[in-house]
Amino acid sequence: MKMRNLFYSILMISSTIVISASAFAQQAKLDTNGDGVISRSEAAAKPKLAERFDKIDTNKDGVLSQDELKAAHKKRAEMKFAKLDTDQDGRLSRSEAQAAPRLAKHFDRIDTNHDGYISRDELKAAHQQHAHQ
Ligand SMILES: [Ca+2]
Ligand SMILES: [Ca+2]
Ligand SMILES: [Ca+2]
Repeated sequence: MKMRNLFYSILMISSTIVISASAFAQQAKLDTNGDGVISRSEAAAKPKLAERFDKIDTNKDGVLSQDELKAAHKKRAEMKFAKLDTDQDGRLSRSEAQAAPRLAKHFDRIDTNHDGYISRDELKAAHQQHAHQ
């Protein structure tokens, strides 16, 4: 029974890493005709993206450029951070991070200066590290 639990936690951790690392690869996969932008029909393959298409397409040219996607990603990360930062001091304490299981789990690794708080920069660095793995 114990081994089984261990197996599942390893599985959970590795899939978490894979999901973050494949965010960029997924983007490339969506671009089926390889023109470097995501059209509305290409975005249809990913319902969540299709849903937000108009919001992401800030210059309203009907396609999503890498920059638009990156900006949307950043905005989402910002919003997530703001939501978690319940006392709005601009950093996430260990108890604030509890609301995000993944964050709570990797708290010590993300908190690179070990001051007991995750700053925006620390979180950004953690995201970038994942993307390049
Ligand atoms: Ca656009
Ligand atoms: Ca806070
Ligand atoms: Ca810190």
